This record gives sequence, C-alpha cells and structure tokens, in this order.
Amino acid sequence: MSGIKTLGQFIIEKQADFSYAKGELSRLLRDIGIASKIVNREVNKAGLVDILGDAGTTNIQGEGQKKLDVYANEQFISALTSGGECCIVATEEEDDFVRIDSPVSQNAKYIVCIDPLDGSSNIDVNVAVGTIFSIYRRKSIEGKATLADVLQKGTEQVAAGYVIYGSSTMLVYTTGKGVNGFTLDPSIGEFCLSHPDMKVPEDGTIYSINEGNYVHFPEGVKKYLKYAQVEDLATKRPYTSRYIGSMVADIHRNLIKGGIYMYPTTSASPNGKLRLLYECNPMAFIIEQAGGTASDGLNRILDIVPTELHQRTSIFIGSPKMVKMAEILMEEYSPVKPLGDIDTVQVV
Ligand code: P6P
Repeated sequence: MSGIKTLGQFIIEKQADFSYAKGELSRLLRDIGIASKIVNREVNKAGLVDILGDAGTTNIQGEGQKKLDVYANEQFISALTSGGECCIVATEEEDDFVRIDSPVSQNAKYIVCIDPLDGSSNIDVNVAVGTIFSIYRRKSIEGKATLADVLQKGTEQVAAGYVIYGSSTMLVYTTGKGVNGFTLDPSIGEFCLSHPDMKVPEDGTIYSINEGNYVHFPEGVKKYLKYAQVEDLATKRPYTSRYIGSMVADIHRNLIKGGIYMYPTTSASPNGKLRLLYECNPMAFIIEQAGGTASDGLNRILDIVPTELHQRTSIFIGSPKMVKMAEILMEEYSPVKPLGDIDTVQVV
C-alpha cells in the first residue's frame, strides 16, 4: 500500500470526526479542491495564453480585475453550483453575494465566502498567489438563504482553507480539528497529504508588512517595527523583513517558519485593507487551529461581528508571542476600540 493519502481519502477518513456529517461538507471540500486544480492549471500556464493582464473591469473594491481573477471566480462559482452543497457564495469579485438557485442546491446548507485569487497583482510577475475560502452552515431553517446567513462571526466557521499557487501548489485547510496541508502531485492530479497537523511556531523572527505605508501607520505599529529592528541577540533581533504582497504566501511561510503578518490601518485604508469574511476570518481560523493568534490589534478577529459583505479589518496574525508584543505596543500607543456588547450581537 503506497504511503500516499489523497485529499479525498483524508476528508472521508476525517468525516467520522463529525457525527452529524452526512458527507455534504466532504463533498463541498472536494468541489473546492477540483476548482483549485483547474485554476492551478491556468495559473501555471498564464504566461503562455492570453489570460494575463487586466480584464478591463473593476470589482466593488474599485480594484482592477485581472483576467485570472475573473477566471478563478467563474471556476469556483461553477464548481460550487454543480456540486450542490452550497446555497450562497460571497466572493471578493462580486458586488453582492451569489445565490445558487439550481434545483440540486435548493436544500444546500452551506455558505462559502471566497477570495478566488488573492494577490493577483503578483500574477504578471510570476509570484505566488492564492485562493482563500471560508465555509459556514446557513442559520436560516427554511426559504432562501439571506445576507444574515452570510454575516456570521468567524467563530461560526465550520471549515476554512487556502490554496497557494507557488513553487508547488498546496491546499491547507481546517475543520476545527487541526490544520493539514496537501501538495498537488501533477503526475496523478491529486492533492496528497504532505504537511500533517501543521503548527505555527510560538515565536519567530520574521515580520511581514508593507513598510512603504510607514508614515501612515498607527504609532503602536511604528513602535513594533522599531522593536523588531533594534539589535538584541537574546531575543534574536533584529528580525527579518519578508513581504511578498500576497497574504496567502506571507502567512503560509510564517505558519511553517514562525512570524507575524500585519496589515494595519493606513490613511488609504482607515479600516484596514483586508476583508473580514473571505480573507481575515479564514486565515485567522487556520492560524488559531495551528496554535497561533489573530487580532485587529486588540480584538480577536474571529469575534468580530460582520455588518457588511466586504467589511475590512486591520489584522495582526501569526506566532502568538510576536502578535502579543505587537498588541502590547498597540494598547500603549494606539489603542483599538474594544468590541462592545452591541458589537457582539448577532445580525439575525
Ligand atoms: P499592499 C493582495 O492584494 C492583498 O489583498 C494581500 O494578499 C496582500 O498581503 C496585500 O493585499 C498587499 O497590499 O497594499 O501591500 O500592496
């Protein structure tokens, strides 16, 4: 018996972890895996076909869409539609959520929030990009699912994952019982278990942030950068700066080596740049499941109650000791508003 365990075999094996599971979540994860292999094929040959460059359109964020952004979005929506397990897709590339009304999906109970191709500005220069997804169970019992089914706290996620299209293609996901990584073996077209039970190092020496925004950072972030850059051999400082400009790639590296990724508020992004539902929540769920932490500088990312589809937040995520130090300096120099009672009331 070969030592290979495919994603499909692993999902089925772990299905036993969920007594209520009747296979729907397993099939949903399978659908996402299939779409990511199709996207991977296009990402890998992007330079050879007319799929690079701008699509000539902009998304609701006002960001120029790359042809691969649009292609990836279409592939994931198509796979989720034909898979029949998802009733709503909330995607970075669509202004509103996409309701899946196909006959096969009318009783579907899962919601998928997705950034189909994160870091797309890197596509044209052959740098790693990624897909980020988050899966919720719909809250409403009957009728058509609504926005209230989408606007759920990160703690309500039943699964989350990302695909990194890099030197190799990996799918990393959690269902709340640890984090496992699968590397795509092109020779058999299967994601194979390569990184079982992933754990983020408690401490690290890598920090990831766009220092070009320095003048616009909160004082607490400026203090953290100075802390990271001062020499102190006992704490292995100065740290190393690594910033790819692709959240999936930066966080994946930090998950394996240890580190902190920060996207604080800036003048251009007074609420932070990254989106809560399909970037920060899934990455926070994964990192917490791997033993790390994720906050907005004070509040746990997963506790933030979304009030709108493309809501943004600042994020400090990674090795718990590094995130804690950043939070200490943020509390002292740039205190973040705590989530009040009203903030924790679910949108129903
Ligand atoms: P900036 C990519 O657009 C992204 O959403 C993340 O993947 C990445 O970490 C960040 O934005 C890069 O933003 O402002 O540094 O170019």
